[in-house]
Amino acid sequence: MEFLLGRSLLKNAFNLGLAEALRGAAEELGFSAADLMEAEPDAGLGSGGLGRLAACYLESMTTLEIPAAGYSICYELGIFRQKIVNGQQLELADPWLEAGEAWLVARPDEAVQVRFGGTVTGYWENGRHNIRHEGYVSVLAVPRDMMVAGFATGHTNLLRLWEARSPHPSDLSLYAAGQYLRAVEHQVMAETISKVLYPADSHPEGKALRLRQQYFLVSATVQHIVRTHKARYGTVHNFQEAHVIQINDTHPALAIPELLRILLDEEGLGWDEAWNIVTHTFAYTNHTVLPEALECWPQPLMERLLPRIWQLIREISGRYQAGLERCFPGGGHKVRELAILWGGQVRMANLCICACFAVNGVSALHTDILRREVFHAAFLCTPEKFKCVTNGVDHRRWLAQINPGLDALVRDCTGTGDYLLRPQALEALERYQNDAGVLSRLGDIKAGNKLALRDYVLRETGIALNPEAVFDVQAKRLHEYKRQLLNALHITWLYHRLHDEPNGFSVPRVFLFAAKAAPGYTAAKEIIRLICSLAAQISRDPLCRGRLQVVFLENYRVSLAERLIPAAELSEQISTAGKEASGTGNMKFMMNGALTIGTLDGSNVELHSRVGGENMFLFGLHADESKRLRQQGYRPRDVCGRVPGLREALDHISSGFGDGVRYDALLSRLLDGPDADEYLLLADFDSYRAAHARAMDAYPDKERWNRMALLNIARSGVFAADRSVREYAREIWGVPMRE
Ligand code: 26V
Repeated sequence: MEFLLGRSLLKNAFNLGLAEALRGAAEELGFSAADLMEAEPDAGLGSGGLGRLAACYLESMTTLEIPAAGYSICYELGIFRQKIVNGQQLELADPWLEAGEAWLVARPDEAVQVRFGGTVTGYWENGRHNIRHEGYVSVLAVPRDMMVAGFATGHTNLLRLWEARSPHPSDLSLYAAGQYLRAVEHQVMAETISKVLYPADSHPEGKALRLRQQYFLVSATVQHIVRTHKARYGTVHNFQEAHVIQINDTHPALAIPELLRILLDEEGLGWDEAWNIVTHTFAYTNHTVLPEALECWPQPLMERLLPRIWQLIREISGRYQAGLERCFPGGGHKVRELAILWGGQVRMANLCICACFAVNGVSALHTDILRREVFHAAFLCTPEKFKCVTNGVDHRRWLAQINPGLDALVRDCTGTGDYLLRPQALEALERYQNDAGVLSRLGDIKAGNKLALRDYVLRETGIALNPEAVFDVQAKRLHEYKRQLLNALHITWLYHRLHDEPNGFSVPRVFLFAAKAAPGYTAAKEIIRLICSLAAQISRDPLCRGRLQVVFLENYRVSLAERLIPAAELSEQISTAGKEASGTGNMKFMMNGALTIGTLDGSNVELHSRVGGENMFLFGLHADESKRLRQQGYRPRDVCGRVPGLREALDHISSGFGDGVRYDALLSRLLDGPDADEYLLLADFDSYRAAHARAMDAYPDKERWNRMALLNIARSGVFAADRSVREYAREIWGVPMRE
């Protein structure tokens, strides 16, 4: 459902080996190349890490010459544009297509029809069971294709974005009055489907429009894949030998019953053969363990909107149930846990587990939690299905493109640009860990990137960042489990300390935040407001000048990440252990020489095992400790009494920051009720503070700091998307690739 592409101009030029030529040509024509690139809008067709990962993988699959295609919706409006007004988030529409459609080629000749609603009846004819679907509403899915260029290869892949249209847009005037209005209604309904990306990244809302979007995407896609397959092979009997459909979280899970529907109703296969094809075609990647993010759809909605799909899900569910009872004789609760239909809901993750030949987590810890907890019963039944593919990022974009200074250093140290196709070649940098010249050059590159960010922020906001300070960055979706509030609480404590002993503040610090909150997520929006209030109070306080600065940068998006990450020195990866499936920002910061301050969560665990405790600032409870603490009855108020300075910082937050806005509600979430401090901010506060103190002790020794940065870069190759995609290709897809 999402591909968070960002900009394509430099990406394409870079991959085609034309970046320098493009720059030269622009300048020759009297344009600044930088302005030219800045004119391109981000394609924000995703809400966060899940969508960005899909974009990185598509690039990598193309570079590795894997024949693949991405499918999504051509949302007219991407993820909302965030404006901060009086410290509060406002959401504005993002009509990215106005300029973004330059990359798209419409293919009306490949349009397909998708059917919604109506009634379904079965009947027998010539000894065959047939389906009659009547009274449905058709929506036309029109492809708008984007070519994807790989790096240093002639291979290209396609990203196909489906646009929804009414099948009869032009002859409205021909309708009689009653039909005229119905026809217009229908047209509006059809075109609404591809109007806007849902901006949440947890809490599915169970809205009919979202279900329409999901079915629209998968029906158009599966019809198209089957059609091209038949054109090529003349049969569907070998379908599963030619295709794997990798579903990105459960959002496209309806592709499972949709393929089954096509094979049964349109191709006339029997159940056993159709089911065999389906169960050898699909693989499922899970991206979250938050229970509230596991998708469920109300059965009546499914039945009304997708009557045939509903019948098939019921049939799948019944047969699965029978199989489970054989697997767990008398094992009532396990069978219940795995049921596809339960409590009036369709549980999409269970549908995926039942029908997919592979289920994977996105980091080692996450996969472990899937096996042991979230999908434990399924793991007992079919352990061989469960795989781990740790996420990775497109290092060509996230290192070479956005950090040309560092790219040049890597080339000089490793002798070639080999690392672009063999990310493990970054390891050769380790040889320079005691080379004072290389270390100081690395420091200069970072200093230059900080100045570039300073210029940008000054231009955009009028705020002058102190380039002498450590740049400490937390940039990611706003969610309580990601604990931006822990960061703000610590800054509040620092602010108090600064007042207590102004001369005890040896290293000046700039804290940068960037984050969008889901429009309906009240607590997340409150946290943004709090950070903005805190930033304003600190900027008014003369004592803080040159010592402490906090800035909230509005409208976090791919192109802003591309400016922030090369300038960061500390990367905040501070989620409650056990909650972040992987995280991919951590990898991007590491590749650009930022040191991580983080918990043992998601892929931080693997990051830590690569760089060691001496090259990052680890803190906090481990996943199992967090779980145990909650089970034993966690009492955040007790922590307050124990940890010096914490109570004052909390009080300051509740009474606000001199602009008259109080944050009692946020404080109450930390202290009151049975779910007080669900994400264990207070439990981890002291350890977080200590990790910051260690970081600040390390910072003044430039050579040591740069060595740590160098080792982080050198060991980041494993977090390249190429490594992840090779694992998918070998372990799941069984497809050959470029060596
Ligand atoms: C859920 C929903 C539900 C409501 C409608 C819109 C929507 C959009 C996305 C999601 C998915 C949430 C899951 C997610 O984004 N997971 C993130 O995936 C990253 C890539 O694997 C991973 O690095 C992050 O840790 C994980 O939070």
